Amino acid sequence: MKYHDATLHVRGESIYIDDHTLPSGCLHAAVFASPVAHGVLKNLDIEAAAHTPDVAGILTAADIPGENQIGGIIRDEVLLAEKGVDFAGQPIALVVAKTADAARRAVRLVTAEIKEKKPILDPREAYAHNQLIQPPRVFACGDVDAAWAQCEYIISGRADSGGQEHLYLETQGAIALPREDGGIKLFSATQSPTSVQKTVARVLNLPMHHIEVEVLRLGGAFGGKEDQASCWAALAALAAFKMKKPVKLVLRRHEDMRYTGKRHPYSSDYKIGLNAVGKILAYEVSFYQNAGAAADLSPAILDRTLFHTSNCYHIPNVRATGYSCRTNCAPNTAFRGFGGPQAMFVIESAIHRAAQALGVDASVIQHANLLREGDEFPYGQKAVNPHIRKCWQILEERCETEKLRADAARFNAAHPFEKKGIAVMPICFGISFTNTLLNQANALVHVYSDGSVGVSTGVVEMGQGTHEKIRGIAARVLGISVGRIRMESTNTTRNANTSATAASTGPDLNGNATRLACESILLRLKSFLAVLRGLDQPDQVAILDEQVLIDGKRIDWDWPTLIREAYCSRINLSAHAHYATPHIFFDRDKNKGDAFAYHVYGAAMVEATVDVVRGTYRFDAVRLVHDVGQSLDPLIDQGQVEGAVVQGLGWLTLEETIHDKTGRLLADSLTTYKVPDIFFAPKVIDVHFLPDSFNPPGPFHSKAIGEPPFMYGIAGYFALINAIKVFRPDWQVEYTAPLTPERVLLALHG
Ligand code: LUZ
Ligand code: MOS
Repeated sequence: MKYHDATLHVRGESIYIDDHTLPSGCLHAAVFASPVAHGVLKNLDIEAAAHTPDVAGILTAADIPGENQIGGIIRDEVLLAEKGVDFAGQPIALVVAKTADAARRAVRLVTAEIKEKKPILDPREAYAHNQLIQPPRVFACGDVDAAWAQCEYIISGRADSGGQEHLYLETQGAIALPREDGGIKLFSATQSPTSVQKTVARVLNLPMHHIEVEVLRLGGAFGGKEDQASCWAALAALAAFKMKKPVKLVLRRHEDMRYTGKRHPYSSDYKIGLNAVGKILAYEVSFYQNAGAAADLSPAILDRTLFHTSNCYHIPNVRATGYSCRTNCAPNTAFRGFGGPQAMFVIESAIHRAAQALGVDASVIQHANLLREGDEFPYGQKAVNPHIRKCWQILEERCETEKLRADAARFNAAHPFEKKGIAVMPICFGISFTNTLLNQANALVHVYSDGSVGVSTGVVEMGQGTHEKIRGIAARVLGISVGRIRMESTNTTRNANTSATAASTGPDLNGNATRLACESILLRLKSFLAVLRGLDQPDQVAILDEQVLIDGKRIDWDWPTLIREAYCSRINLSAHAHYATPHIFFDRDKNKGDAFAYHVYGAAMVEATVDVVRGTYRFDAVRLVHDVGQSLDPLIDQGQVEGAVVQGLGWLTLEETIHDKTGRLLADSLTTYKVPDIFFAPKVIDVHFLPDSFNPPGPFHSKAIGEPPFMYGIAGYFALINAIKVFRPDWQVEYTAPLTPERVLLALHG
């Protein structure tokens, strides 16, 4: 392992929010949260709690100097409840004390009188009650209504996918320090320092320059800290502002699981039409998204669902309608894939059902409909270099598909108590924030006079290795060793107006900004030497492996010499650069445009075995061919793929976010919420990167890696379904996820 933080991580030396050395007098906060999912707040009694030893104060909505509002896209989310509560776990008051234990002891003495109202937990029920976050959104192409007449097969059905707990290792948290000028400095576990800055400024009624947000690293996030870190930062900041003392607020695991939103559960209806040879002619789908009690990022997530309606297939007639439904669950939020996986689960369910009608394996229909060069997505963008057919073909060769299927059939005939299933999942994922304006980043690069380099960008390192990739980019542009480059913390005073580290765009946006900044320093260095040596062109100078070359020949200067000389000649050794993804646009009224810089493609084959007596199962192998362009760091990319595959498998199999009828989350700990562990992970995860793939928009022809491989997990679900059908061919498949062992058992014997 060469991952640069690895040594610190394994020694326990990496600093997370909870590891900071606290300034003296630092106070600790804990949240009093709503015990019920829906109700009118009649009375809040904080008296007993306020008089407990070591309690410094209790804050409610009335203490907020600015707006009691943390909604990002839509202003519909209060920081602290005022008149009513809309989900179990909604913050009502903040207790601040000398220790975290004292704060939590006092929280237990706070009482709220709440007149309970019936909660809505199901998105279809919310839709029936007209509880929509926004008007319905429709993406369409061709003429669906006219196309049905040409279809040989028309199949309709329903598909349901569940929520998913982020389970980042580091829970949500922040430390807020009052500044001498009345401002606040925050250490926050956020993917989006600028969002935290904006939200805190709004809540405290301060200009943004009074709020400084610093992020060293996160212990994971997966989307859970794109928007939802702001709440805890704002609470800590509010307390620090009011009490003029440092305040730390770090959630415990149970609290984090109950208070924060998850991946959006979706319930969807589809109708799919095919001709006699399995070409999909028409597809109509309605997505009911369980947004939870506030918008959070739900509208953006619903948009990405609509963008990925047809996965990597070319379908000439599509109508997709998305409903963002307000329920009394904690506001659901970004999670790796951002609504894309939910859409792909539905089209794959439709294809799987259609395959049964046609009497073929689903892979026949999948393959017959894969995108070709120039095919249009329903949103009007044309597929450019869609490597999906190439990935599929290489996958078939690597897997020896025929033999694999024959082996499975032989196994199934020989084993009465175990059945194997195989499924393929081709993927396509658009790279760019679907909200075009977010596709910008900036970098600040300093070359110090000893030749060492510091790089600051808006990117947040959360274990995904983006800092390592950006170091590599800076080193390649400058022609020096990676060891000279240090990635600085992410800080709003060094990089302003940044987008979240999200949408898999971290290295694309921030890496390109870093490249531009390094290029401008490099040009100054070359020009300096060109003048000094009387050369015609700065481009006669090059730096390679830390050595200075003129016209391709080494001179007796190395990098430190060059920098020392340049500094002595008063050359500017720092640069700031801004990068905005070129050529992208999207018309949000027509829902048409070239929304993405490019797409990532790949295909996976999963082999699973079901124990038909117990309903338990294992994943024997996941083999995949994935398009990363020219990888910036194959080790990091392989790690991202492996983690994504296991996380994707977990989403559709083990992980179940269960609420009781009153809307309380029952699966609120690691004893009741099961995540994949190393024993559950497939015995074989064979990752093969597509060779000879080039990608001009990515730094050094790389492609984004974070989210796309998550969708390979969908093949695991269908491999299990296929295995169950071997045992019970007459089973009427219900496309409901997660397919827990309990559901498998019912499918086998119910
Ligand atoms: N976040 C966001 C995302 O704000 N917009 C997006 O399009 C997106 N896509 C994936 C993950 N996070
Ligand atoms: Mo995200 S789902 O924060 O890229």
